[in-house]
Amino acid sequence: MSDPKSHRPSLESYRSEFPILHQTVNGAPLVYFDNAATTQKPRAVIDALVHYYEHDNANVHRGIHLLSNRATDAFEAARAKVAGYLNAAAPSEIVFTRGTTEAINLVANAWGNANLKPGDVILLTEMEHHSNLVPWQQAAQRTGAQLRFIPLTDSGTLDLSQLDRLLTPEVKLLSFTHISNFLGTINPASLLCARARAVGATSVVDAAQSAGHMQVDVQAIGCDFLAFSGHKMCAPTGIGVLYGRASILEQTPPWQGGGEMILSVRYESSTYKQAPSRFEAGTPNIAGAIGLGAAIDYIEAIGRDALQEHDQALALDAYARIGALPGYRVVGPTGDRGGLVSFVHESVHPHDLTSYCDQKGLALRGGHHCNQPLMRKLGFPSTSRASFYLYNTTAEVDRMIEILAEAHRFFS
Ligand code: C6P
Repeated sequence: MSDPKSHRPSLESYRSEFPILHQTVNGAPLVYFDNAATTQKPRAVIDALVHYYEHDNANVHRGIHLLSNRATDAFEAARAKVAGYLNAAAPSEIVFTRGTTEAINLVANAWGNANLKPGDVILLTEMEHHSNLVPWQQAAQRTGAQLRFIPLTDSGTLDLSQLDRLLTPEVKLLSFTHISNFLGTINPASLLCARARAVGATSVVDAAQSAGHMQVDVQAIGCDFLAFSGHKMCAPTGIGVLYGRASILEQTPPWQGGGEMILSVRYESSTYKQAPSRFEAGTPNIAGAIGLGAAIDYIEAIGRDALQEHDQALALDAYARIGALPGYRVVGPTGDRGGLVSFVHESVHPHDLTSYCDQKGLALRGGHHCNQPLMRKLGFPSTSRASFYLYNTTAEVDRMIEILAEAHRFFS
């Protein structure tokens, strides 16, 4: 099927599989453009959760009974699916976490405490989400390491000309976002990881905004760690992933202690399991992992190239048309971008604008998008943001443009 307006493949037929989309909000049909915050869930994922709770629910790795075996098999099958999805070398390189935030905190604590010392440098970029900034600030405070930042060009891409100056031998870790959730910039992940490797630094990729939208191949990227959240790619909230290269995970001590991560416990001390169990203390989010497995099946059936083409086409269309509206300014690079657009109106506060849109059934996000330092640097109090996913349509972008034009007239 193709979109008659743009002649590109349409994913519109998948829309009917998302029950939540078929409702009115404030008397108007829902237009859900807050997908960078969290995506909606297809029937296949909802069914997988219901099936698990109706048939297989039991704790994993510990019961000697059939339900526990079934739950364990489903949980470990989900891990293998994630490994395939990321092209990891083995399922043991996949650690389940609550999300991107917890995955990065795991690295900052477990790897950071063991490897960082005074004089070391943690290199980040100026476009990091707070989840890839605050844990490193805390790690720096604990270990005496220092933070350094790759600056941006005026167009909102990383200023790569600064890498020679910044990537000195003191840099022990480079952590960066694959796609900025504020600017939409897609960063050159494999280039950055190769540059980090060349100075002996460990690399961490925040794939929160890329994992559900494009091919993310950890071996092609060449990263040491990579984090993402299931809920931004059709899976439930509360489940996420830390990929860790086997050779590094094996040398990384555990972060949280508790049941399931131990080999043997005495009153004074304990020994720990191999990765990934060593990093999964306590009962994991079993249903969430199974839901993530179902989400991966769903996305793979559509195809990530088609998904990326679709989301990017909507974002480029929205970027051009919002930028052409009187009173509005769009933010971030003009060319290649992730499936989102941030924008501001010259005289209307983003919160008022976003609330106006909500009154018309259009769900945007308004705020600082957990990018306070960059917002402050660029002089924005906050922005409105439209972010797209597979079930969004050109007709919905048309509707957003109408609403934004109305808002301009209304507030003027
Ligand atoms: N960004 C947004 O509306 P969690 O909350 O752990 O699932 O993901 C955190 C996170 C980390 N990195 C990036 C690049 C992100 O975009 C996010 C989440 C949401 O943009 C909520 S602020």
